[in-house]
Amino acid sequence: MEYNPDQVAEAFQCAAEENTLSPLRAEQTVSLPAEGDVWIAGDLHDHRRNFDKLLFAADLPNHPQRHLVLQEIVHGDHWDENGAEGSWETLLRAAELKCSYPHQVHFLLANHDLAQIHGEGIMKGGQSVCEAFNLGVKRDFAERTGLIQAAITEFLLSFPLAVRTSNGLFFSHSVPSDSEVPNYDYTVFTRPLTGADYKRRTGPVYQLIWGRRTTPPMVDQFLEKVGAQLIVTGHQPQETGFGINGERHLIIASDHSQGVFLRASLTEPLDIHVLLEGLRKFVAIDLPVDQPRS
Ligand SMILES: [Mn+2]
Repeated sequence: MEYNPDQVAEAFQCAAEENTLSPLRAEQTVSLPAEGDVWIAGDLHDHRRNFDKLLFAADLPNHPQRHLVLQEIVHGDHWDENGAEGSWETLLRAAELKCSYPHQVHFLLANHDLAQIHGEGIMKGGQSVCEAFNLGVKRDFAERTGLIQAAITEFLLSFPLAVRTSNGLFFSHSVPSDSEVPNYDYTVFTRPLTGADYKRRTGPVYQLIWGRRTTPPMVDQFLEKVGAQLIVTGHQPQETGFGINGERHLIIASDHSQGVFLRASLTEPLDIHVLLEGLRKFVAIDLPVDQPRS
């Protein structure tokens, strides 16, 4: 498929602007209205088939009160023989989706996004996925690479840190690790960010999206501080598609065929058991035969 570089850059810029100027957004947090429902996917990592299934099942045009939350779209398995990786294409589809349904589509900043913004190494099989991503953009845009790279960076930087609901849900890519929770800078969700916020290890953005294996008592503490009942994250791989970490933390993954997404009401009272009933496996969704396959 041939892409027009100006149109591609424009889609990323449009989506970045919609992210930044959304009336649902205040600083780094998007607050969803108390009507309809929300569907959230875990890490997607360019799983194109799951992305197709999610969009097909969510049917946004016919459900104007449905919100869709996406995270960690980049860095997947579409590598060519020269070590170029093609996830910019799925990122573009997500940006176009935001431009088409600005009120319904939302993103969460993830650690792979931040690594790509900073151009620093996450390694996979001895190769830097960020460099491979850049090679993919270079392969497909040649002398217009600079334009596209700048637009992609602007788009990734426009992602909020959290999405929350009035019935007590809090979505973020991960949770700060145990040792970071007690002194965590919770103002990060409600103020403009500076370079220090993104800093490796010490920055609250970095701590939020790189945190792992947080124990249930520390998740409780985090939730008390942000004033939410339940948290749903991605980030930690889940072989069966999901895992529960105590009574208030659900972890989901959407980057393999056993992966899941979550559907939750924006109006009903929720607990972890209600959330579990809203999980749906991608394998359970059949695309119609005329649906384009990726
Ligand atoms: Mn992650």
